[in-house]
Amino acid sequence: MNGSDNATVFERAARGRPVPHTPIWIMRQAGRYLPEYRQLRRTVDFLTATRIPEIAARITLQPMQRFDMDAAILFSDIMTPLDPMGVEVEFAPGPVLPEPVRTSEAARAVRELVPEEGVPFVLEAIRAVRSELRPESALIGFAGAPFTLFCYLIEGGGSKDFMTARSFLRREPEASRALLDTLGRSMARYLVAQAEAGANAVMLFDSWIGMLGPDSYRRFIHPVLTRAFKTVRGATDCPIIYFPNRGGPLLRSMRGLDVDVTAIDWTLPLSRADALLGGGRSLQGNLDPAELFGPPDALRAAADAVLAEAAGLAGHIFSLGHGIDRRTDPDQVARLVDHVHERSPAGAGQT
Ligand code: 1CP
Repeated sequence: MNGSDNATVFERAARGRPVPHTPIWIMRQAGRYLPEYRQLRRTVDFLTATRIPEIAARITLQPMQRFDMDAAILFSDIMTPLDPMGVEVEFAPGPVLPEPVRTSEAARAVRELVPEEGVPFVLEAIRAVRSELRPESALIGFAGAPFTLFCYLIEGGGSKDFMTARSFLRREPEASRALLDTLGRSMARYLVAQAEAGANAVMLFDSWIGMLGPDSYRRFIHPVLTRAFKTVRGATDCPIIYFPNRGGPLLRSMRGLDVDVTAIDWTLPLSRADALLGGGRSLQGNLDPAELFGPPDALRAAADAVLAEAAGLAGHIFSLGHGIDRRTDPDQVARLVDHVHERSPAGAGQT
């Protein structure tokens, strides 16, 4: 669906158009906090689950069957497209690279992704989900942002501070730029391919961008993101969502990025994020995932506080400020979704 009136509530909110209620989805909504996910994972490992379209589609739909979410997010991982780019990735359960990229030569050897050849199973999973999803639910396709993928590629796995990756950026600036550029072009193509396969919106996850200062962001990352979003914008009408996790201090530098929605973590109020970004566009977020561990009344009050912060925005998609914790009680998620739907019609910009 597109900008016309049969667009989903999610797409309309992304574009800052009037909506009957604030749409909601939860970052990492298909995953280990759901008993039905854990049950299915007893029979199939994570990598296989992401590579068999029928299984990926089934997991994607699990939270849609249990809750009244406005959007599904494809069950996959930001590391999934790296294998066809020449980088082997294992999961334990987070990503681990047997051979991290540690030299200029290795950085330049990473190949550009051709989505139809490298990850046909992802595009197949999108088609399968879209054919089963209710027309009023959106499907979000996604990719890892260049810097976040760069962090895992160089570091070889998760890290407290990604010092190996951040030092490589300074020791090998030209090779780093070449790698970031390959990643930017590849992920732009990947998002476009997902939109063409039927995703209604595309999201770029920049989980580790908050580790860069504004100067490094402007020098190394802003040009790469600008080019990537330009490619996506030129090739599809899908709303574009960018999630600069812990990126509060960078938001002012991100004003010029051509995205429809910026997803905000819980460390700053939405109105403050909006002011830093210059206003006029939609935001997504930003309940602290820890609020789901409080008593139901406190959870509802915390959701109300997010909705109140969002009242002056051009558009708002309710979500968590980061992924849901695997110890979360699914009943709390149901309470949150229902509450946001009941409470939200009065918000500004929503008639
Ligand atoms: O054992 C398991 O079940 C594997 C756990 C798991 C799951 C459920 C991983 C490994 N990835 C995923 C799915 C996933 N990952 C989704 C789709 C489902 C959904 O959102 O509902 C998405 C969007 C991601 C994206 C992802 N993977 C990000 C970006 C978002 C974020 O949380 O910051 C990142 C950083 C990853 C890397 C990753 N993959 C898996 C783990 C445990 C991690 C984090 C590793 C780390 O801490 O560095």
